[in-house]
Amino acid sequence: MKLYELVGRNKEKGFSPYVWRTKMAIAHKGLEAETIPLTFTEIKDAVDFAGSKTVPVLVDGDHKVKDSWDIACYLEEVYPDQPSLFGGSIGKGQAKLLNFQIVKSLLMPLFRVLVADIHDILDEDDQAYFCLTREPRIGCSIEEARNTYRPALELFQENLWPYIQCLKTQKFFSGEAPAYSDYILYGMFQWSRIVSTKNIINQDDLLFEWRTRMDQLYDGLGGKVGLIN
Ligand SMILES: N[C@@H](CCC(=O)N[C@@H](CS)C(=O)NCC(=O)O)C(=O)O
Repeated sequence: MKLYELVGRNKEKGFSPYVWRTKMAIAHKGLEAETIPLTFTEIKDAVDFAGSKTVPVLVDGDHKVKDSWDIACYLEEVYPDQPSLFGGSIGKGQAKLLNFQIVKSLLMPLFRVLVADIHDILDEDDQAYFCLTREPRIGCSIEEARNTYRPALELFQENLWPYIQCLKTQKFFSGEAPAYSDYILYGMFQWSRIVSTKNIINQDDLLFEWRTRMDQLYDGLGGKVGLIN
């Protein structure tokens, strides 16, 4: 199996939230993938073979699968005897809802918080590409975003409310054991921790404890990723 992922100057530390979901899903299924690191400006040509413009892209034998959600569905379908990512069709439907639910409430404000940090870990070519493509999305320059992230961080933290409530009575978002919904959220926190030194979760928060549990899964797959230098 090969997994195409996004990196900055440090080729060892993939930081895409979507790729992280996929890495965790592959490990959940007891599978292993060789990762192919790509910078932003390499992605388009490198994954064109799969009809994609983004990572993750998974290659499994003759199968080429793009989009993190489609990859999760592919893994679930092709490896039914391995631990389930969704726990059946109801769970799959609910994970799909979460997949969309966090886009505007969490991923977009967090992107605004992290945008300058992401810029800083990219190589020069990617920095130019990133400014060109991302400044229109945030409606200001990366430099302006660097010092004006606090309202977005407050919004992000307010919008964490339902997730914190949920963890009061269950250990994982999927229930007693982690599954794809946990990986969707964990990918987002990995993104933040890899690109930035900003603390987006309070240490005394249930989310912090949940992330620590997630860090330990699969021989510490997620937890061993430190900060990019
Ligand atoms: N819906 C896609 C989104 C993937 C995505 O946006 N990937 C970003 C990296 S985080 C990417 O490859 N961007 C390429 C670019 O901006 O040129 C998925 O879930 O896989």
